Amino acid sequence: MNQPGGRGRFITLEGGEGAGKTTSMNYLCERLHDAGVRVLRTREPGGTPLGEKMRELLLDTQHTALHADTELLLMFAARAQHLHEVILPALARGDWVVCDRFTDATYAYQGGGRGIDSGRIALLEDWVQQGLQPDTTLLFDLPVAQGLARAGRRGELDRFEQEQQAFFEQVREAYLARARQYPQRFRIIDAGQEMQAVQRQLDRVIDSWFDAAADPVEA
Ligand code: Z5A
Repeated sequence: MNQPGGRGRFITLEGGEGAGKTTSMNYLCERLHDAGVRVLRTREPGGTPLGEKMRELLLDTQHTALHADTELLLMFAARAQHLHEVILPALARGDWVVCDRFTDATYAYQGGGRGIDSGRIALLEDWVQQGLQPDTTLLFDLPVAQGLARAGRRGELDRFEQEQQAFFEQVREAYLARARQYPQRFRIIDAGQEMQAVQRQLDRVIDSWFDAAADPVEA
């Protein structure tokens, strides 16, 4: 499935609290692996030793005074390192990259949640990504209350998880606005359904990638 000399496929997973991204990522990567795809699995913020340190800073509940601009810049600092050290080399090798969150999360959390103007986020996006965009973004969407109930079962909360429901409603609305803006790239997964039903939705998306690869004219 991976093509020497061809760029790999870049897939991102997005969604609010308790959306089930991690659970679905396991399923997605397993299916791709079984089909013979070389998959690189990674996450943001993080994905590199330096990025993981920035992640710790960002999620640490002690940093109550972290300014929204600092938060935004740290997200893009970690992303720049991640792109140069991990994502771009993998795509250049022809590997598929499956990334748990990417820049749509910045538009949703720092834009929708914190209220930072999307024009400022776009400036950083252009600078850091130089035009690179995911080929497909899977948006795991579910009502905020349902997601919070799931996430609440996990115990200790990080700096983002401690936010109130209104913050997560803004995050959800910003994600859905991104999906409306980029309908070719986004696939909305109804994450409120039970696990098997979510996997059936994923199967349809995965099958569409394989069909496109089998018939490059259609791709
Ligand atoms: N962030 C940001 O602000 N700006 C950015 O640019 C980026 C990130 C890149 C860390 O992300 C934080 O960084 C994140 C946004 C911010 N903060 N928040 N919130 P993260 O992705 O690492 O953190 P997370 O959203 O909390 O993800 P998670 O902990 O990995 O949750 P999840 O992957 O969406 O869910 P899960 O762990 O797969 O499932 C949650 C529970 O629900 C678990 O018990 C499952 O068994 C259960 N579950 C899952 N699916 C189902 C179904 N279908 N039915 C029933 N139960 C289910």
